[in-house]
Amino acid sequence: MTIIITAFERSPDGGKGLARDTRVRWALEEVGQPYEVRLVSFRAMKEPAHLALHPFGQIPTYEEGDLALFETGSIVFHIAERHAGLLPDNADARARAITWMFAALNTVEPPILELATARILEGDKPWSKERLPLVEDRVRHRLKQLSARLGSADWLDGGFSAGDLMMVSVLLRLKSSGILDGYPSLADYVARGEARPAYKRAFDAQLAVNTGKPPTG
Ligand code: GTB
Repeated sequence: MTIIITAFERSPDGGKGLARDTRVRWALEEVGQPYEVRLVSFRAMKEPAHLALHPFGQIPTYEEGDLALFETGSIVFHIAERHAGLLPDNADARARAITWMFAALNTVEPPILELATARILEGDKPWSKERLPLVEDRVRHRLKQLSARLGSADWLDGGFSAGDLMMVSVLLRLKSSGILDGYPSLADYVARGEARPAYKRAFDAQLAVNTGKPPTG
């Protein structure tokens, strides 16, 4: 059955891989599933045809036959459940990998998104200068905890899993801020994720959409 995902017709980041279709593409590349992409404009996202797939009018979505999913956590989990390569076979290790997926989305991503909001959408507010350091501190606090847990390991719990895919995807949003530089083991962790051939294919594919140049790999 053909898998179809949606992505921005033009991503606001110009193709730096920060829009969330990248993590879905990455998961599909890791498990070797081909997929098609339907590009949607900001206007089309709010129209009934797309709202039937995504109640909040966002990308990405995932269609496979009669199944339609939204939310990257659910989509990546679905891909990892259905195909080998992203979740360990051992039941306990599998549960821990899933836990890291939730940790990435529920515990690490919120302060990172708050920082993006504070910088991009609230940067011109009179209170922004006072608030920004507080938001940055909350991000640093999480990074310190995550870094302590990762230690000198390559991945969060044994081999690479959907938990790492999600955590690296979430941390990538910080790359341009310089904050990750204060946590060298996390910067290396993110670099390990980016070095995976599946990530590179996903990144190149979304970049090609945004630059009009075909992927090189
Ligand atoms: N919780 C949902 C999920 O994980 O799937 C969130 C989905 C989401 O935020 N989608 C965004 C969207 O459709 C695109 S990815 N926004 C349009 C809208 O809400 O109208 C978020 C995103 C967008 C742009 C950048 N960027 O340019 O750097 C980074 C991340």
